[in-house]
Amino acid sequence: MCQNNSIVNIMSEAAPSEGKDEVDSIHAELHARLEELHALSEATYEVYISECIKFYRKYGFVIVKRTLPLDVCSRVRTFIDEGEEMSSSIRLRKAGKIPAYTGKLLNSVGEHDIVNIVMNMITHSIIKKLISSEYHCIHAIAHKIIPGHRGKAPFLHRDWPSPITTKDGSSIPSCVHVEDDFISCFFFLNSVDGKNGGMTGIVPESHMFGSNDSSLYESLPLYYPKVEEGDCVIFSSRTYHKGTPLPKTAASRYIINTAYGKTFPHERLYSLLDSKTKSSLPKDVLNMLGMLEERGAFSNLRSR
Ligand SMILES: O=C(O)CCC(=O)C(=O)O
Repeated sequence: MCQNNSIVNIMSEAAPSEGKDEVDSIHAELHARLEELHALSEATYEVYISECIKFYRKYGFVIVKRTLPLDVCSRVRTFIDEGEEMSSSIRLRKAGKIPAYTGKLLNSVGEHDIVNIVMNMITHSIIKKLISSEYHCIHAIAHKIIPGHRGKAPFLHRDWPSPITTKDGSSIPSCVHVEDDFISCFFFLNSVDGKNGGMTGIVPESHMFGSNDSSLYESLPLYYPKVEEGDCVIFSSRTYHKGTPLPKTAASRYIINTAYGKTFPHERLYSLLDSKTKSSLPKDVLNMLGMLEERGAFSNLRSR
């Protein structure tokens, strides 16, 4: 039978104070579910992966433990500190403005680390089950937020609208399968202590929310999980989330954000890598980066 009892419906039906208690308990349950899930990472790999997928389908995101080795995290942090800035950051600096975050191209991360990130074994075990056909990496950027900065995208948003909506914005029943346009990965390159550490705020179950108008959901509380160096948050392009300003007392926050989709007409790593790096990459990686064959109706588009 079709059920439709998500957090957004509970919030709209309850009085404000009751609603808050409900939400607190849903977040507490979510935290407990994540702890149970992560305990499984010590057990059989297949079991862990399939539980991660179930978690993602229910909540619209999942935190996957230890996807990147610590030495990769450390090298990529150094690369972010030293690497070539994105033109948008340079433009803002030239205009006398401080960029909200510093974006870095993956140009000089190095072949070994690019493979580890873009075709990460653990995240792909999950993504290939969620996107059933062939897909490629449509977006990859490294970024750093420094203490006192407002952070990237500090407003509630979906990365891409849901193709299915409901008349009143209530949740799409869970029996309806809505396909993800793309799936994003945030690889955390240092540990982040929830909201105080500048963690992204996530609205659980919001991938099934029935409206693409974020103002309907602004009063819903955000979930700010703690993550450890090397963990990855995988989330749907329909999941509502929000960047968090970094308190002055926090450490800088470093992430690599990749996204995977089928034929999405958007960024490719094509121009983000120099020809030397490209020529050194194995064929399956070039294929994943959309560099071997032209795919999809918009494959002639290149963003940069
Ligand atoms: O950096 C973050 O925590 C959030 C970034 C974000 O929401 C985005 O890039 O869409």
